[in-house]
Amino acid sequence: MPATSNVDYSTKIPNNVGLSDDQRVLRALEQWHPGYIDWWLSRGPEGFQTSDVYLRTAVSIDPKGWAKFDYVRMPQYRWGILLAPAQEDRRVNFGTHKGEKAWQEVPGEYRAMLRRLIVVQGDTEPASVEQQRHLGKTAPSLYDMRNLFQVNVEEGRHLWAMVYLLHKYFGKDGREEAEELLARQSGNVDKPRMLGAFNEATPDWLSFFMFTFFTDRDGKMQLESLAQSGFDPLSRTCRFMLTEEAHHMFVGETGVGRVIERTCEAIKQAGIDDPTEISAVRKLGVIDLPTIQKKANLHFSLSLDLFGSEMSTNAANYYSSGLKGRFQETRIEDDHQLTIASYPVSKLVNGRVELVDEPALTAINMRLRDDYVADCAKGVERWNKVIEKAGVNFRLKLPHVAFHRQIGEFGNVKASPEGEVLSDVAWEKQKDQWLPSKADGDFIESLMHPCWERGKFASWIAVPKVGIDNKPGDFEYVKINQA
Ligand code: BYC
Repeated sequence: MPATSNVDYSTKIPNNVGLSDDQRVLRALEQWHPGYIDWWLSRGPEGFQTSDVYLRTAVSIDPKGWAKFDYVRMPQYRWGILLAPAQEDRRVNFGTHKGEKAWQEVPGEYRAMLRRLIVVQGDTEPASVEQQRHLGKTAPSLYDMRNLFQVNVEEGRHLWAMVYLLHKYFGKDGREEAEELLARQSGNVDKPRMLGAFNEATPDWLSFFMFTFFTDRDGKMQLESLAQSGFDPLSRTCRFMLTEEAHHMFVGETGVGRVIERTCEAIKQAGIDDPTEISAVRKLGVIDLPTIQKKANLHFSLSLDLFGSEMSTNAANYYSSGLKGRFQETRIEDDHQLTIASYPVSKLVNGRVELVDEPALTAINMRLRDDYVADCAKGVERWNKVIEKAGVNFRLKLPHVAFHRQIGEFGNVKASPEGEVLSDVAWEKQKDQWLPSKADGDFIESLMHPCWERGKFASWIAVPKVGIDNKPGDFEYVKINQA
């Protein structure tokens, strides 16, 4: 069915994929719907399900006016299936099929690989909602609470996006996979989510902001790569998801930025010269910069693991088959087949980290990770500008890629944030300087009191520069009804 730019609201599931003419898929999705709502109510945001939240809902795929803002009760959010416009005569842009017409149906020989990619992507979406479910209760403002719920409903929509592909293109096993996406649970010992970072706790709001900065940014990179796919429905789905993803990273970047801004302001007001005087800074009711650095170290390293191994035959096969490309594939100037190219890969050589040339095809994950690191580094520099502007003498930095890793080349070694390989004893002795300790967590938790008065913000976070949808500072983003 051709996707139109207007969304059909006449079916239970809003869509621009012609669902009303596709009874088989419509019925399958309608059958999946009650399980999804059960999941949302039992594992989505805790409380607030009867509150009116000022949310944006996608109503079109026109880049100029795709969303509308209004008060919505979350369980009534219209989770829809939206594909970006079809590009005329789109081709497979890389791999052995380069130049062939893009596929509108699943190529039989790649069915298993494609299903796996869609399932992994789909699994992350509900996982993040589960990880963040308790945060509403300690929201530092109505503005932040609304942003949390916006991120949550859109991750829910991204789950719908993947479930649509499973139902539409993968028959019975697609339906089974869609059920499993609701059965696995973040952090569950018996049925965990598929990727490591999605089983970690998001204990406080600083973690939430770090997660949306670092882990949603992995989401952006992975979606960008899948948007290159020769399987056109996947490409178009991911292109539209990226429109929403931008706001999630905004929430992360400005969230951490506002925490930093407030800390620096308090340090200056109190006349503290040394920002590493942690106990003096904490007495001001703000989060000290060294602890912010530790949180960044943690979330960056967990997110690096989401890129898989540096050298991966899976990734090479995805690429050669035309299923998953590189970041901005079509803008890269090379043969897009990588038959002879090489790529420098960070490796452990005699106990030291060195760059070693490896075949570019098997180094696809490494390349994407490098693009990700560069993107993160720019964001960290924007945070440093906030510190600099306040006149505080401190700089945040990304740790080395070997630091605190579970997956790939550095999964079995201990390394410092500078990339120096350490003995287990040396690691144990120093790790609390680099990663949030129990005491750091307790301190942050002690600040996590709800602040739900209109226009008010918790002591540890600055007021945002502008409101959502240009609303004034005292706008009631969430009309709380705890009934
Ligand atoms: N945890 O060849 P390798 C997002 C497994 S985030 C556990 O190195 P590959 C979002 C791997 O499955 C983006 N297991 O890896 C953000 C493989 O197992 P099998 C999500 C891991 O396959 C915030 C074995 O290790 N999207 O959207 O090249 C909020 C060898 O792996 C991990 C995607 O990830 C891990 N971290 O690459 C909400 C895109 N890493 O096959 C949402 C789809 C690897 O031997 N996924 N393994 O049993 C992919 O492209 C790839 O599957 C991966 C892994 C990049 C994840």
